Amino acid sequence: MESRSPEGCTREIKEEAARLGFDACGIAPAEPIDPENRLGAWLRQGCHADMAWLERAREVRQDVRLKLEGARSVVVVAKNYYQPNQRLAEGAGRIARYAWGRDYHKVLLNPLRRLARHIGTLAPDVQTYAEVDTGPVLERAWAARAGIGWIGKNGLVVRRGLGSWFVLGAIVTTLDAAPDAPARDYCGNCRACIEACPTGAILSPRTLDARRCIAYHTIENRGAIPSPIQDRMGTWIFGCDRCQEVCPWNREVTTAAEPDFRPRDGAVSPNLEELLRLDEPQFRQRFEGSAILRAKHAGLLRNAGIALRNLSKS
Ligand code: B12
Ligand code: SF4
Ligand code: SF4
Repeated sequence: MESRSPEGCTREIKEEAARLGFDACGIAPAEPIDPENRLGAWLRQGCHADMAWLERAREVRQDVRLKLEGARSVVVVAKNYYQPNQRLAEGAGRIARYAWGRDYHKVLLNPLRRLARHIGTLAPDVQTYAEVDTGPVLERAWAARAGIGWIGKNGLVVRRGLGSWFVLGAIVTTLDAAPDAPARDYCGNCRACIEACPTGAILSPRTLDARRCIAYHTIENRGAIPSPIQDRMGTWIFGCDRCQEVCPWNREVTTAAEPDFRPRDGAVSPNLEELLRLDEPQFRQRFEGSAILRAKHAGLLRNAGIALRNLSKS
């Protein structure tokens, strides 16, 4: 097998990522990612609410070489999911933009695995580990290290030209590819996201308290939502986009090229009373292939009930 230079590998990986429809691709050296133990501090403060799975494999999250022995590089890809604002129907709930189309895990996993296979051909005996979301990889920290974008004060990775309306995937590999420079921070003095958050969940720049975050409560919380949060949820019934809607870097962005991210019927502003009438099989049928299934039938109906009460008060 012809051997390529680290720079040649990087060029090949980026060309293939673009061919596979990714909007950005960056490469970081597979060194410990969290030497300051930000993850430990965040968990100690209880900011992860009841997402106990975030406590697992903590050492691996901070050092991906424990996931893949001999790892040399982390390839991070980003895929734009932006869709222009849609008219909100009366009596409807709000769904976060990333969930308007097909579930992004399903959209990303195939091309990501193809990219991993391609990386495997660039040198002899190359190992790869690819994941979207579910693996022990601090994707935002890696995206920043790989030059995809900077971690904004709202905690999301922001890239000039794309804003923050993109999802991430990562491939850990033993391939020695030339790394990109970490991204520069362009938040400056702006604090729009911190000020706009309805529940004060952004405690300080880049520190999010999931216990206060509407996205956490509407998607991950399987129990009761505390009443002060309920009162501030407005009509969000799955996720929340407030801290992204106000970001100046999200003002002029292009619509996603990916057809799978086009809004599905009934997934942008579903009627709340109609949702409350769905039984479990109807819920599963209506949201098949959508990230909304993550909230589960009981969770979505709980959220719809709260939104309906908030609507009647407004
Ligand atoms: C758990 C989780 C959540 C939880 C908790 C959020 C949180 N802050 O962790 C909840 C349910 C609340 C959530 C909400 C959302 N999420 Co979420 N979530 C995740 C998940 C699965 C794990 C995140 C994690 O490990 N958290 C632990 C904390 C401690 O880690 P962290 O956020 O990465 O923070 C570290 C770095 O920021 C670091 N850090 C801070 N500054 C700097 C600077 C440098 C240079 C470095 C190196 C590190 C660093 O310190 C922290 C500790 O290490 C990731 C996927 C993944 N595997 O990474 C998606 C992910 C972060 N989520 C995503 C999205 C889209 C969302 C929502 C926008 C969805 C929505 N519309 O409702 C909201 C946004 C809320 C917000 N403002 O962050 C995307 C973000 C894409 C992007 N452009 O950044 C991800 C990457 C999923 C994906 N594959 O695309 N999420
Ligand atoms: S997702 Fe909503 S509740 Fe969570 S930090 Fe952003 S604005 Fe606040
Ligand atoms: S709203 Fe302002 S502070 Fe928040 S991420 Fe965007 S630029 Fe940074």
